[in-house]
Amino acid sequence: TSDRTGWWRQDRFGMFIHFGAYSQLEGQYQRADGTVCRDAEWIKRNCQIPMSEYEDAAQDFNPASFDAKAVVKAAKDAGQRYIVITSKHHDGYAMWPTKQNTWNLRDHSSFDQRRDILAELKSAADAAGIKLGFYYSIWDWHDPDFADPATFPRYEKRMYAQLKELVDSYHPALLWFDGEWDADNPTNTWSAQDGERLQTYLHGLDPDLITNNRVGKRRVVDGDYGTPEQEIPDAPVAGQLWESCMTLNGHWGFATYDQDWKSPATLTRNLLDIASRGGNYLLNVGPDKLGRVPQPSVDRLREIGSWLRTSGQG
Ligand code: FUL
Repeated sequence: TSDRTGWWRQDRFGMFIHFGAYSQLEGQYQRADGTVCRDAEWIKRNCQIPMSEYEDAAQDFNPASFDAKAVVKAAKDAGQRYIVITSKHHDGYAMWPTKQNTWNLRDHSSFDQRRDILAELKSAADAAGIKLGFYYSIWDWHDPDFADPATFPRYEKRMYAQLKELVDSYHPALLWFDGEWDADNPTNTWSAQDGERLQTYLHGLDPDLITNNRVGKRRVVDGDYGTPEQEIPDAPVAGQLWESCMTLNGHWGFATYDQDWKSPATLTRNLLDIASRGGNYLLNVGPDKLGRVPQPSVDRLREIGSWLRTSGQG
């Protein structure tokens, strides 16, 4: 445990945001034969959407109602003290104007080209005293150089360049990596050494950057903390920091059909349970295609916050 994790260990409770080109589909894909396939941020792969069709959908993506101040307010009302937003999920679509390709919200969308939602979120978060971090998927379904070990170094070079863009432009407090696993992904050659090299590189850019263990191979020595997903570990590894990430309904990305919201009591109990075991809680919202946080999410966040305040823990 180094000093750089001090704020994170104290903050305890954060907001995860899954928002990307997949949000445009809002959980539903209708095939040419009329049948419907449902999924959220995995919809491209799990519904086998041809890349050209997925690109067409992204071309229509116009999250004009994204309101960084409202997002930060929702986090603040809940008692959340940091925010982690997907800068790039497995579909490879960058949510900032990256210079490494045109598969991004500035160059491949119907969104106002003057806007930059990561910059908007950064200034709203700074104004509210909230830390901002970025989720970044190492796994990339769009970049043709990812899947072939012979060309992977070219992909890796662009990935390093993208991460430098993120660090230099937005000064994130934390990077939340993902997509390093091998199951489902036989072409993945990401190794523990690749993870170590990446961490060294990142700490050269900013020694204070916190990273999760998915930067490497999820070993205790990888990154700064463990990342149990949709669960509260019975027996956390002694000496390892950890953060349970969880959804408010059943999906990370927006899905119209998923109205299976957890109760405020369950959510608050999870927070207490996690905090009492020394963990952090990263609770997710998935904005819709216009960029609006679903009202049932906002309501639940507010209820958690009001419970914290009346019990004197806020
Ligand atoms: C997983 C991803 O595959 C999900 O889409 C989501 O981002 C979750 C937090 O991590 O591994």
